[in-house]
Amino acid sequence: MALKDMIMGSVKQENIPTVKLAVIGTSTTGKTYLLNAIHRLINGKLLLRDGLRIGALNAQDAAVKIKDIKDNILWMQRAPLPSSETKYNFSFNLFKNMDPAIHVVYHDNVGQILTEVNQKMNSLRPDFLKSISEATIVWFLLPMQTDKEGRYTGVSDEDVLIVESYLQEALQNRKSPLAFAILLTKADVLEDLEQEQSKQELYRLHTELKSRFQWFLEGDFISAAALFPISTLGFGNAQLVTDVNNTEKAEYILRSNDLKPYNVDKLLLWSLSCACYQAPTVAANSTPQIDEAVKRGIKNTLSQTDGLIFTLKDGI
Ligand SMILES: Nc1nc2c(ncn2[C@@H]2O[C@H](COP(=O)(O)OP(=O)(O)O)[C@@H](O)[C@H]2O)c(=O)[nH]1
Ligand SMILES: [Mg+2]
Repeated sequence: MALKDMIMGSVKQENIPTVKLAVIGTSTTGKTYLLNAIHRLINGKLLLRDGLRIGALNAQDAAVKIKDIKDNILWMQRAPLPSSETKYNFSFNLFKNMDPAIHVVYHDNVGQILTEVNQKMNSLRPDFLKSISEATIVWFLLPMQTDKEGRYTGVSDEDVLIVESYLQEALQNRKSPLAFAILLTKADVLEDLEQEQSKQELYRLHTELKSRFQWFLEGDFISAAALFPISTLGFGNAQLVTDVNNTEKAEYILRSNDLKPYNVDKLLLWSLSCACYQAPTVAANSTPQIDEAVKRGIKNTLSQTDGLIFTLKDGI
């Protein structure tokens, strides 16, 4: 690509292979915290190999994302983030040397859409279902819950039930391949993933969710699926706050002055790696193929990144 074109800003995003990443999760599952961790990765914290770089679309976009993280970190140190009725979509690029190689569009969801029936949520629902039905990758956020003393209590059956029904509806006529990840968010509440008890619990959840989602995973349109324990705040970096807004609920704030995300880099690389094999079939017919060297670079980086992946369906 000519340098002139880049300077003039004439490189249109639609001329780059596009990956659509959609999240699905009820309220307080960790969506907003997670997108802050992703902003951080986009802004220099994720180092890739083979001339690849993940970054904001341009300098102005980078400045906006940096400001957002700063504001949110200040907030997270004081109190849990308020839940929002506005979804926060954003994009970033994967560059190979000077050229954008993959354009990633992140589709947020408003948690209340999944659980509340009122005029506002009903009006937002079609757009949400569309984002899931057109996605290249879907992330289902399932939090590791705690009681008000901070003791781990398991995951929510209701959340699984609700999300199953949305997937069923959104993906009914799906033909093209889709990658699917279940994110066990707030995994830091287990304190230490190396402990025998934590390992047993993760294996148990893996087995249970694999059989629970069997109907879905066996569909030809699911190209690859995996389960990721993740944490946005990071291990030892979450402080319990009880009786939030005079409720019985406990929530977590940030203990230090920065997020220490666990496994979010691995999740993102795995997702990009899956997308490499399916983006052209999902996007418009004119979408160019992803370069072989880019695919190799992502795979190389993924294989050298620490973190836990539990396979639900073999794909890449
Ligand atoms: N321990 C822990 N708590 C988290 C983490 N991420 C989010 N939380 C807690 O979950 C609450 C909801 O997270 P948020 O991202 O606002 O959820 P959203 O409603 O899905 O956007 C936060 O206020 C925190 O208390 C995490 O990585 N670890
Ligand atoms: Mg939120």
